[in-house]
Amino acid sequence: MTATERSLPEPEPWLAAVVSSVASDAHTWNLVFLQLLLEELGCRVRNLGPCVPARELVAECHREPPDLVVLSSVNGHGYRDGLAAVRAVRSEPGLTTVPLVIGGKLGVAGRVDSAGREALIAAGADAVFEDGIDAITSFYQFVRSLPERATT
Ligand code: B12
Repeated sequence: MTATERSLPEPEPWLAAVVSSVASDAHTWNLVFLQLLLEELGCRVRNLGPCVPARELVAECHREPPDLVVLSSVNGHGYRDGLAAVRAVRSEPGLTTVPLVIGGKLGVAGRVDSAGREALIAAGADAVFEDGIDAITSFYQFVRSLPERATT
């Protein structure tokens, strides 16, 4: 073993993540950003792209069950569409416990109010990461806290 090999950090946890927009949202660079961030953390990412209807998100989660679902929206309608997406995922047998988060600019004025965030959590989101000074750090810590997948 060389000195370089000895100094390498421990491998990051390996998770299968789905990154998805919501039904109305056409923005894409937010999704690319999240994909790159998750890949840097050692995740394998399926990026479903923009304008994903809730039923399509559910179908993709059944097709290849993920360890983490990351919803992103920035067009201002993410709260409404996100709520529908979270409810659709959580109403599916087999998807009731998969870690699921949502973030971005979820309201028409950027952020939603606390009632909106609470509604997303009540619908089954594990966390809401709206734009702010610590959103990315908090998201990073959330992902790092997830257990490594049992099988590849
Ligand atoms: C480019 C752009 C477009 C392009 C998108 C092209 C494309 N292929 O993506 C086009 C022209 C299509 C577009 C359309 C619209 N847009 Co636009 N757009 C932008 C713009 C200028 C840049 C977005 C971008 O690419 N940013 C780069 C990425 C990397 O960053 P980001 O999107 O900000 O995402 C960051 C965070 O939000 C966060 N994040 C996002 N999701 C998540 C999820 C999690 C879990 C976490 C942790 C973090 C996170 O991480 C990212 C990196 O920090 C922004 C304004 C701006 N300067 O940001 C407006 C903006 C997003 N658009 C806006 C609006 C209103 C629209 C339209 C409704 C306009 C209209 N009337 O038609 C439409 C909506 C179309 C639709 N159906 O969705 C508003 C949204 C307002 C709000 N939410 O408060 C913005 C903010 C402009 C503004 N200031 O008003 N847009």
